[in-house]
Formats: sequence, C-alpha cells, structure tokens
Amino acid sequence: EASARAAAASADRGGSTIFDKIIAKEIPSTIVYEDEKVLAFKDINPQAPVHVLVIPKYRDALTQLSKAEPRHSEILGNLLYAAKIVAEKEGILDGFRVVINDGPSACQSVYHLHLHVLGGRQMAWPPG
Ligand code: DGP
Repeated sequence: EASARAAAASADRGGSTIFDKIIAKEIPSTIVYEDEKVLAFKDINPQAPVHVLVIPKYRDALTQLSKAEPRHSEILGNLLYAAKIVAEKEGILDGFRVVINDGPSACQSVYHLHLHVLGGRQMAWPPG
C-alpha cells in the first residue's frame, strides 16, 4: 500500500534504528518473548490479529537478510525458532506466516533485521 512504499523509500539504511531503543527499553513495546539473543514484540501497525516482530538484540547482527554472511547462520536460526515460540505463545500454531521484507521493493522500512509473525485470521496467497 502507498504509505508503506513511501516509508520504505525514505528509510534510513544505515546507523541505529528505532529498534535499538526498543531493545534498550528506552521506548515502550509490548514484549511477547525475550531471551539473551532475540526480542519479540507487537508490531505498532498490526496487519493481522497477531502481528509480532522478532529481532536480534545485537544490531551488529544484520540490517537485512540480503547482507547475511556465514557467521549469521546461528542468529538466523535463533530468530526462526523464536518465531515458533511466539506462534505457540500467541495461540496461532494452527496457521501463521513468517515474513521478512528485504529492501525497498519489499517495503522494508526499518534496517534492523526482523521477522514478522502474522496470524489469527485466514491468510491470503499470493501476498501483496
Ligand atoms: P518492515 O516494513 O518490514 O521494515 O517492518 C517494520 C515494522 O516495524 C512495521 O510493520 C512497523 C513496525 N514498527 C515501526 N516502528 C515501530 C515502533 O516504534 N514500535 C513497534 N512496536 N513497531 C514499530
């Protein structure tokens, strides 16, 4: 949708992001799951009844999936496993979707790698 494309086009693709402040608890979020490596919190602009973001706590990790290197494989696995824990906690194990928007054409707006975990309604395919 147009505003998501505009936000993506104007996104800062380097430096710190709003997610660093969320990790530091400098701005509030509704945390669903947290461990030493990942944080999961509710998306501020939910696209489904359940919409949770899962992020690595250490931003050095990655800005976006397309920058991944072999050293990131462990954190990538941690994020995906955390998505399953989130789905379980949110009661959507019967059907949920995990999305990574990578780059402007995919409407990435925050350059701190994150998984979207979406569910709680019938999802359509193909996605927009
Ligand atoms: P993406 O378009 O894939 O880069 O998704 C970024 C998501 O981050 C978007 O769905 C909205 C969410 N978001 C942005 N700022 C905040 C915030 O301050 N708090 C929370 N909870 N979510 C945010």
